[in-house]
Formats: sequence, C-alpha cells, structure tokens
Amino acid sequence: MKDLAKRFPQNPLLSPADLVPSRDGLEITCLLNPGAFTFQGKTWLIVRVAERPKQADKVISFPILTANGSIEIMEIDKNDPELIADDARVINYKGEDYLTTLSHLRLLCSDNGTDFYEPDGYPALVGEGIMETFGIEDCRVAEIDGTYYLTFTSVSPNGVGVGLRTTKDWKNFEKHGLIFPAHNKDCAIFDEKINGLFYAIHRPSSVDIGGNYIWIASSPDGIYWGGHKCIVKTRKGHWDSKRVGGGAAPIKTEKGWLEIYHGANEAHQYCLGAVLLDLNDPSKVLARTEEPIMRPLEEYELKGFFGHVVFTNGHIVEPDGDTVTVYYGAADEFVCAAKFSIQDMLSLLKYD
Ligand code: MAN
Repeated sequence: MKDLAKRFPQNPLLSPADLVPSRDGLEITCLLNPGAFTFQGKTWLIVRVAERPKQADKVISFPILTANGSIEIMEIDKNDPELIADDARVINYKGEDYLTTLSHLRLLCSDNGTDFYEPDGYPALVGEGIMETFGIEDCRVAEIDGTYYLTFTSVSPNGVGVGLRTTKDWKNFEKHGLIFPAHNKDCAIFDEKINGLFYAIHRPSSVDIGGNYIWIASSPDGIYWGGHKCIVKTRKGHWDSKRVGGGAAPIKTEKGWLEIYHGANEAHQYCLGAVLLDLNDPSKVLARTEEPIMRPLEEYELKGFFGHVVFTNGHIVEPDGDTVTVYYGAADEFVCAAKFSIQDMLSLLKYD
C-alpha cells in the first residue's frame, strides 16, 4: 500500500560513515532521528549519533559514560547465561538493562535542506551527569521568542526521562535537568504559547496499567509542567497497537494543530500517523488518521540496525505554507527526508 511521503531521491541523506566518531576506539553505528530547525538562514539538523566499539565475534561491547565524562567499555560474553540480547537496541545483563550504543547529539547545517555538513565552532551535545550516563537521544527543537528549547531523551540506570537545554546561539547552552522524569520520552514543546502558557506533548510509559500513550502538559515558563492529560492511545489491531509517541512540535493549520506521531505494532514496526488538536485547547483531539501516512517501504527503511522503522522528531514547514519536509530516521541507522503536503494529511483525518 502506498503512503503520502514523497521521499528524497538522495536518501539516505546521511549514513554512519559520513561523520567521524567522537573518540578513538568507537565507531558510529547509527545516525538517526534528527531534530530540525532554521537558524541564520540555513536548515539545521541536530542528529543522534549512536556509537560503540567495533564488535568482536564472541562478545557484546558498548560504552557507558561515567559521572566525570570519561567512557567505560562494558564487555559481555555472548554465551553468558545471564545475558538476554534479543533486541539490537537494548540488552539485559544480570537483571539490569543497558543500551547497546551510546548516543550524543551533533549539529549539521545545509543551504538547500539536502546536503548537510558539520560547521566549525558548534559543539556536540553529550550526556552529562548521572541522569545521562547511557546518553542523550532524539532531540526535538522548538523556537519561542528567540530561544530554542531542546527536549531530548536522557538515559541512565535511573530510567529514561526528558531533559531540557535552551540556547539562543547554538554555542552556549543552559541546562535545566529533567523536565519529565522516568519513564518518559518523545517530548516536543509547541512553537508558540497558547493563552499565555507553554504546551508540550510527552510520552510516559507504563508497564502495567495504562500503556505507551501520548500526553499533553502546560507550563508557565517551559520548565515546570502540570495540567497533564492523556490524549492519544494505542489502537488494538491497528498499525499503532503497541506504542504511540509524538514527533516534532505540532504544525499550526487553520483546522488545528497537526501532529505527526509514530506508532508501532507488536512486531516493533514503526510507521507515522497524524492527529489534529484544537487550536485554542490542544488537549482536545479533533481527528486522527486511520492508516499510516508513512510506512517503511524502501530498502533503507526495511533493513538496518533496527529494520522496519520510520521515526521522525524534526521537520521544516516550507515557505509555501503547505509543504513540510520531514526528516526521519530510517531503520534506526540513516537520516532521510520526505516531503508531505499539509492539505493531503488533513484530508486523511477522520473526525470523531
Ligand atoms: C524507540 C526509540 C527511538 C527508536 C525507535 C525505533 O522509540 O528508541 O529512538 O528510533 O524506538 O527503534
């Protein structure tokens, strides 16, 4: 079945071999899930760079950050009876969960939205402190009154939470710690305030009662959040039956806030869908697409570090007001892009 995405013929735009690892002894395994923004007339991506040592035959090895910023390499014999390694992304060893790669965030820019390079003088963002020892991932960027708000996944043995840093110049960053504690991820702040309040979507995860659903919260200052409401749930028997999570900040349209979200089924296949939120009260869901607006179809989406994945957390609305360039992670290994029409997405929505 077809989808709405007009994929760039240049895809993948970025592959692991395109960047240099952050330090000796590590290689880049995945380049994925970029946040996107415009700054000084250019298109920028804040890309997740996932690294680990070159893998040997008999052991699994992966880096962990220590509290002082140095790296420790964990090595586990693949035959160790206390190792559970059935997911490329995470392992369990002696009852503890670990990520198989360590991620940091890197800034790339482009004059045409297709060819990206690493400009001089813009530092990588790396995990710091005990809430980020397993790295930082999947950054969303919102710009409000000249300040950029970066919300990203902070991973550590304490769990998976949402960290916030802010910047005006992409060289100096203010850290605000965790704004949503574990287990929470997929947080995007809206690009403008509504009735004087900041709004954000976020995704708490529940293992028992409840599920992996999209929530909304508001805040007087972008740092302290309340007014939480659960707004989008998984749907049994659908492509988004197992988990849903927000993408980048919703797009303002005349019909409402249009949010492109990801959904996964029981087989961990990730597609994109859309929901429409009320302009004046975004905790009200007006409509949702039945079928995915994008599903993994191309070779680079079906095969890679973790296949059958299209995942987005960054897009740019083009000057024509209808075209959205969606940057996305394909198979958790490549950075790709596709164009969507806002009117096409709106026409697929089913109202309650
Ligand atoms: C989770 C996150 C994402 C990743 C998807 C697909 O939602 O870890 O970073 O892209 O799974 O594997």
